[in-house]
Amino acid sequence: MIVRSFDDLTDTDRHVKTPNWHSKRIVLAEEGVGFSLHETVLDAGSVNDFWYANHIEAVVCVEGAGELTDKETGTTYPITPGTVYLLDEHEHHQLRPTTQMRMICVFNPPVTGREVHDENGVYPLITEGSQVRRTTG
Ligand code: 9YT
Repeated sequence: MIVRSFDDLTDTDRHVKTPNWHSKRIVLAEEGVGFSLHETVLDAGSVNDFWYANHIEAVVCVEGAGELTDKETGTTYPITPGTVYLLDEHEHHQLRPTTQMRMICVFNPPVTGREVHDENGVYPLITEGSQVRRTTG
């Protein structure tokens, strides 16, 4: 059993910071359980284009509010606490927080913690012990 707190990850190598959002990865590939689990806090007023070409992601909004646009269909959804979105088709999407948002995110396959968003907003597929394999957009 592993017991840990998001608070314990502040400013560690599991705390990834970008201009628009920061994220604490509490479960990663190295835990060997088949998924990763993150807490992402996004700034009010930010515009975030994401595309996880190599991963399925489920996101639970636990604080704040914003809008999510499915860029494949053009549909926009309000996101408030208790709303979940599941990117089951690797959709390009844009998340626009109107207030600061706190999200709990699950990735399959798990993120290793070494990924950075590339120029397409994509995480490369990295598995423990592997070379980076890029997917072009
Ligand atoms: C909201 C969202 O898509 N978060 C994804 C996780 C975050 N970008 C991270 O941990 O890198």
